[in-house]
Amino acid sequence: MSAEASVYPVPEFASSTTHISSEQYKTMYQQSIKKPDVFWAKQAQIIDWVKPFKTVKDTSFKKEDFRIKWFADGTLNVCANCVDRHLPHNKDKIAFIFEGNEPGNVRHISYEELYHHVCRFANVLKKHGVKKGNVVTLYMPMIPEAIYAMLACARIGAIHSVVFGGFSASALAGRLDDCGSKIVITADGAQRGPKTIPLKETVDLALTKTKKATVQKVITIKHTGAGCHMKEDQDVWYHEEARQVQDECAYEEMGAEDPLFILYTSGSTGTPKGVLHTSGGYLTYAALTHKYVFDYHENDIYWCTADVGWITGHSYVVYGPLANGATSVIFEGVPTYPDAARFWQVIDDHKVSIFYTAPTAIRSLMSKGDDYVTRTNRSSLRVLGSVGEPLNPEAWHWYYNLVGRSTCPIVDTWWQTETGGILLTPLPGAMSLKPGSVARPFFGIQPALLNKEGKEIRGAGTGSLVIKESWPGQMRGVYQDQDRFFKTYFDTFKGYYSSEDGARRDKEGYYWITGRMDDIINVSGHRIGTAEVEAAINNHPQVAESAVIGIPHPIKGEALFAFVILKMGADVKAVFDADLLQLIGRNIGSFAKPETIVIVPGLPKTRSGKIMRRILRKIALGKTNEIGDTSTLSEPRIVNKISELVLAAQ
Ligand code: 7RM
Repeated sequence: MSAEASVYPVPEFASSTTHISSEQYKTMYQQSIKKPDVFWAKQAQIIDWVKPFKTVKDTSFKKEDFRIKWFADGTLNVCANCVDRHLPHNKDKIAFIFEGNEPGNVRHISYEELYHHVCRFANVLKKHGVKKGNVVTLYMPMIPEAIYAMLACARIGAIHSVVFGGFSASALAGRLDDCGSKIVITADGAQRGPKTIPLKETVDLALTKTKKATVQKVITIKHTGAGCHMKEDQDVWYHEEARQVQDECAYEEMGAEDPLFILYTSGSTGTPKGVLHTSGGYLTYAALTHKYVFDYHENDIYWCTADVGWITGHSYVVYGPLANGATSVIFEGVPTYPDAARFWQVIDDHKVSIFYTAPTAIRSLMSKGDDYVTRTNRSSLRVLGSVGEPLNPEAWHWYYNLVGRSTCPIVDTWWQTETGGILLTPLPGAMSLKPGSVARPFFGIQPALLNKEGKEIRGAGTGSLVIKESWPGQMRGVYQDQDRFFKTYFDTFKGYYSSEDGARRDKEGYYWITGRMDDIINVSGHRIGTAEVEAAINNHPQVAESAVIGIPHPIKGEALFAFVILKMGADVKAVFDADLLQLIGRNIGSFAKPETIVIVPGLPKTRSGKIMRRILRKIALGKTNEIGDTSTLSEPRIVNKISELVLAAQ
């Protein structure tokens, strides 16, 4: 049976209790497309406005009159929406359950406490001269103070730029130079499983590498207790500063289109782009998607495992859940520490009902065996989510059957740093699920598939995934480079937002992400998504993970090359070639059988867990001298190991 043939209809109990039923989805979706102004004017009431907006949507993707503005004449404060407005009714409600790296290190933070922490932080920033429109860089562990700092920026109208705590000093320096940050907020160190990472030391090193020397102050949080070298006039301890200020701070009234944050993301070419998001539209979209996609209700305990260094952390750890007044778990550690049961243990400990994580984590835990899961209970779970990469059907079934005890809908959510929030996803209670598919568009999203000539494909088909009309959460620019914004996203296909992803639409209108457009491989005229082949390979019981790339082939045009990681203790001989090839033949077709399969101990991944196929392509072609900088990989040494194995296999 082909893995995608399975369909999971909406269970009876779900449709009667969720916010949105199938019928409501259809009606609301139609309205959101036909009358976007009416629809968004109403939905934007999910947040509080200081001055109500009169105009709703003012957007065009055409070069002549290119503009993206939402609710432009309205004013609000994002921090006040996430914190202050919950105080009258919910001041004692828990905003965050902090689960530290070490089991047992747990802190509960109520909305009232959050308010005072944020105000104090805002006052410290003000004391150091931070003003509306200034950029503040955060280089932080996943601790509550990271969130206080983000909200403090939003409160006083400063723009935060969070750099993931796993990035190197050079990467941090490049980002500091690009945005001209005057202030850096960091911590003495971060704890990730058995490792301690010296953040402040890395900031010190980064400051020796910056070209523009814009940074004047480094504010350091005491967290691990590691000693830090404190430079006079530059370095201050947060706890000493905090003692000198009040815990009340009025918020700035901001325009809906005032910048909220920038977040650097790598594109296919050039240096990382500072993706700019603004206030009103972004918050509306983050809050609305958080409510409907996860079917969030007041008493849920919500846990998104993302780090605040990524967009998922911004929209679905901080802004969406807080705007909705949710109680969230935030987790400092890693899924495998002290052992591979940690996620499931934390779910039991805090009675988590909504759990949102990444396929890379799911697959890695899957490879450790089922016992880690089955020794826990997980009966509090109601909705499961996935983001960041295709969730292959084998991992989907494991997540669904084992983790979710076959009772929790899985929302496989497709979106990007650029989109601000989720665009394609099932809604629990409204849509049947197809393992491997990201289902349908969220309200207001008009996806289209374009062929090579840039023409829209009707009905079932495969093509470039583009979006036809603006939505409130969309990025508003590349920081200080508006030309690059237009060129990167709106020039390839005139009049559309180009996602650079490929997708297939089946005859029921469900979307299947086939991978980045450069990951579509054409073998003898067959369009093959690397994700599809990987899904087939991963179906093998002894396979933990795989990555498939295309390399030029004299007869077929392109040929597939597969890198496969086996589960611990797997029998290499039994898995190799014949077995795997058969499986691919069965799942997709003989045309999708890779020319080469190499068993490897690991894959080159970015720190957020994305496989760097560009590097694999160079390795497969024997062009290791062209790989270039590998410092952004989580394990740079893996590149040499794989190269050796590929050479040996040829
Ligand atoms: C949220 C995030 C964006 C890229 C995107 C895709 C891939 C994300 C899915 C997915 C298949 C998914 N932002 N991607 N979600 N592919 N299924 N559900 O990850 O900017 O870091 O990455 O990630 O290729 O373009 S991101």
